[in-house]
Amino acid sequence: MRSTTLHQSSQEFMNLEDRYGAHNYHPLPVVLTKGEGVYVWDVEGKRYYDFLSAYSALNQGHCHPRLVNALVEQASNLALTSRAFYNDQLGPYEKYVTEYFGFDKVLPMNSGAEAVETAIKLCRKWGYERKGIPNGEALIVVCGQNFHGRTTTIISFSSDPDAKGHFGPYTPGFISIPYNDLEALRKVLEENGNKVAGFLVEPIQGEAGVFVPDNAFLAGAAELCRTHQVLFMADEIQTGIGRTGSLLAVCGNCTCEGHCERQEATYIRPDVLILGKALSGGMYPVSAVLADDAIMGVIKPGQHGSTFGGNPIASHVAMEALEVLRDEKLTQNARRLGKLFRQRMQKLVDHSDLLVLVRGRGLLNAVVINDSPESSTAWDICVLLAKNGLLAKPTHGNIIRFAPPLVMTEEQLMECCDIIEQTFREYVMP
Ligand code: IF1
Repeated sequence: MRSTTLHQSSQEFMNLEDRYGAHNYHPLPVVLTKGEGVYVWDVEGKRYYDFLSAYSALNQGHCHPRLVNALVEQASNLALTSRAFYNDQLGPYEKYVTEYFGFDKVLPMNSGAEAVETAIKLCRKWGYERKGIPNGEALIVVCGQNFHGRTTTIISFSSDPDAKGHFGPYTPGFISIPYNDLEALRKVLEENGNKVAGFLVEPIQGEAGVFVPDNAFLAGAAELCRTHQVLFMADEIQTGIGRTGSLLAVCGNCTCEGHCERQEATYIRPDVLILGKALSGGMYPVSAVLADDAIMGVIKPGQHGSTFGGNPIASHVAMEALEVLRDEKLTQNARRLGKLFRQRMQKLVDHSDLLVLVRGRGLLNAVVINDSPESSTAWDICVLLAKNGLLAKPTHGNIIRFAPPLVMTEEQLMECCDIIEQTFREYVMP
């Protein structure tokens, strides 16, 4: 019989995970039981500000009432049909999401990694059938320090020994260049251009420590891709859906009202757009690949799919999640609060030997600490932050990522900055 969860302590829940779960994670020692907006509560009733947002899946905040409603409503009506039959949610969602992001077609999947896999398959097929690459020889250019997911093919082009080690043999067909290195991309395309089908890139690298590339990098890369007839594939799983203060991070400084009209010179239109995480507001695993007909048209019935991809719940929830983003002007809020956050952190950096710099866009930010990437400093500070009521996660031994839900208010953000400031001070002078 399952024991009641009512009076169990955090320690007991951690022991259960330790005893019965695979040890593929090393979580902060906090056991959460409830979430609402920018807040989460642990099983002892302590409240925290969530500054991870489930790696940017919770842009719309925890348990957004409209998303809860959408989920419950659809779950009690029709949850799953498989794609063997049509359903009355998928079509309206496909119309909605393609118009929202400005592409002809969408291919719905569930997890982020699946969407990246889908983009890779789509790109290779396009390479053979449209670009004329000899079968089996297609190449995809990727960037060092990337994070695109955990499948065997995706980790085949990872540069992280933990993500990759002893999981081989690896999928061939990928060439890695340093991130933010336009000349390296130019060289690879000049040397192998006729065999390169695509360039897969994160507009801002999350796992690398919220690394924002130079302004010219993405635009230059898109231009090079055009010249060499190579698909520019943007992995916006973490950066998309308003997180960086624009609908997509490739929108750069576009000032559209959250729904890009694509009139800004800074907008780079990817050939293939990959979305996940906040596409459902964290309510349900929903991911998607968007492209125009000339590309998506290479996939024919029976060649790709998923039991759950495009299911009625996913479709219904994703529509509502995108609607919430627009109705609540979350993109604009992320842009405004992001500036305030970096200003506050910059002041700390200026007056502290502990901190090196703050960087980021919108509400995807990181603070770099004056210590080695192998140190435990960022972890130790995150433990202190948790004690002080704020949950954040290190990306390396010396980098802390700060990414709260986009529904945060200015007042809440200022309180959070106070907590962070206080915690850094406490760490230096315990
Ligand atoms: C974990 C990082 C974030 C992603 C991009 C695809 C995926 C992700 C740009 C795959 C997923 C997550 C997954 C999470 C850790 C995390 C992460 F630190 F590892 F890099 F967010 F920053 N493309 N990112 O960021 O999506 O299959 O997970 O749905 O626990 O592995 P997924």
